[in-house]
Amino acid sequence: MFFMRMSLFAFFAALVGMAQPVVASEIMFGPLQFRATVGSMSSSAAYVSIMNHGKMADRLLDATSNLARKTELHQMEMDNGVMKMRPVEGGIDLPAGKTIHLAPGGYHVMLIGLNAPLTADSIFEITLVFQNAGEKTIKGMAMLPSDLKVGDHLKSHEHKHKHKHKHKTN
Ligand SMILES: [Cu+2]
Repeated sequence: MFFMRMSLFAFFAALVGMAQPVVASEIMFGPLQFRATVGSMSSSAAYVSIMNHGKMADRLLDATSNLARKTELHQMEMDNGVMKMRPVEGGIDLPAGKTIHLAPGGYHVMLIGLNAPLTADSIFEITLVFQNAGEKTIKGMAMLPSDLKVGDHLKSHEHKHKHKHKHKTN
């Protein structure tokens, strides 16, 4: 009887133990980067790449932080030849196996009304809210605009894809 109970307990413990890491690893993040503030800038932005390694589609619904009066998901868009940004409505699709990039010139986490400057080389955190994965709090460094690496990363990505296509054509 004692052994039965032990093995049942072990069985459920194993189930819980197995289920937890799978859920936790479905969403993965590239390096989080904040645009460091210069002078008396009152707003800034944060950038990160988000990978969905799960088998289920997810959706980035919202972003929160205690860094600013308002934290919003924003997107940049061309509107009659003028670059404009506006809050994302309904979240950002994150299909299974896909990566979305929050990067300069596109989606970003907007920090409006900063409580304190985002000094370069300092670490700050934000929380991203996903439909299925729930809330994920991530940390990252504030970097001067010239040091932000997201754009470079994207460029090298594009280059890789072009390269692959070249080899496939025959
Ligand atoms: Cu914005």
